[in-house]
Amino acid sequence: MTGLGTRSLRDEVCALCAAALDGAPLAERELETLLAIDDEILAGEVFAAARRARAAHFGDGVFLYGFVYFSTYCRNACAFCYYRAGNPMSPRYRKTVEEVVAVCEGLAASGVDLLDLTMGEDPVIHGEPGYRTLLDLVSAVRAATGLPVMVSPGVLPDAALRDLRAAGADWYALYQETHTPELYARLRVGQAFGARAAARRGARAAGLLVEDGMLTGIGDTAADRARSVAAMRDEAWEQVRVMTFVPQEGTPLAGVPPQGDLAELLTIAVLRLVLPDRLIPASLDVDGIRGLERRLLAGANVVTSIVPPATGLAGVSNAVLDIDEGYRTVAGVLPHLERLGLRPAGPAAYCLTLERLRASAAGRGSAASAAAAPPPKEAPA
Ligand code: SAM
Ligand code: MD0
Ligand code: SF4
Repeated sequence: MTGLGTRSLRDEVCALCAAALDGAPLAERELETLLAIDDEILAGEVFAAARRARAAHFGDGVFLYGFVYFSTYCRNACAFCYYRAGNPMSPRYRKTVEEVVAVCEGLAASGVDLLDLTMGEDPVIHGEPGYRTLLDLVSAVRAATGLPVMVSPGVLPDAALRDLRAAGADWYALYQETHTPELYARLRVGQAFGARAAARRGARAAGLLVEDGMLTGIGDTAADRARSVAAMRDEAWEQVRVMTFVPQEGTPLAGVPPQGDLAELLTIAVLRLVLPDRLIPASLDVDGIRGLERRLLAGANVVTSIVPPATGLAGVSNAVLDIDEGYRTVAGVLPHLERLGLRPAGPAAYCLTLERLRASAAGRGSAASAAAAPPPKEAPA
């Protein structure tokens, strides 16, 4: 590219960031321009704009999520996933309700704002009439900790989503991975694209807050990423994420060369620009603690995948990275927030944020209302 070309791309990028900060809705083609940047310096302009957008809505506060991968059994065969059915390399376990509650109490005491209860599409749990174990798990964790709960169980029928809300779940996380159907078919092999999207809408209708998400470094182009960002903006999901694909042993994509993180960081920043008041994770699951500051500098405002050491619990895309070293803990995260002039916003601010997000979802067809929601949570005495 000529010097003139570089300057004009810089001008265009700066103009797009300024327009986004002014609240102008960027066209998908404009999102693609930002997402295709391949130069760290120019990317820095987008990160700086994203930090301004974050500061305007969240100040210097960051939320912290505890992660409990309580069953690693799965009936699906996602091409990217270590825990896909039939991978003999992947560690399999299913924790009891008592074990999960004990881990959650520890996480709560350590200072997390939310507990994310995640599982593979465990055939035993999905085969149970009425999803009794899952519902019991949610109520038990809520009762023991008083903290908001996210559930990441895979695709569920609408009735089960309503039961989850009634059991006290706040959030349903279900990532499309890509909003390009052809790429989706290669990633979530044998799983209907429309059914996955419909489950998120069912969750919103049931009064749950919803997280959608995408992968990068998995055969996606900037146009695919722009389509995903636009799709998540159109639905205005309450939390949106992107993670770089980490190749996994024993899976069809094991040999894909690992990618750098620039596409993920740019996507975090662009998500922040188009959905400035939403929650956007910096996951410790992609590059461990060393990747945290870069993700926060790109505009993320939630640290996810905080996992207690020495409990035998796994991460999703990095089964063990930094876990037993204790770096993926609240204490491990705090020095990094401090270095960036950020701080843990804390549970009271988190509850206010959830109230604001519920009000916004209610305007978009959610059943969430004071009457439909369970009584406010109280920490146990
Ligand atoms: N089984 C449920 C499901 O798939 O919806 C819950 C688990 S879900 C939270 C696991 C998510 O982690 C996937 O949706 C994907 O976005 C991400 N993930 C899985 N394997 C990954 C990998 N190898 N690299 C990066 N992200 C990965
Ligand atoms: C994370 N490993 O936050 C977790 C997971 C599931 N809701 C979240 C992908 O990175
Ligand atoms: Fe199963 Fe979820 Fe992994 Fe897919 S991403 S194989 S559904 S655990």
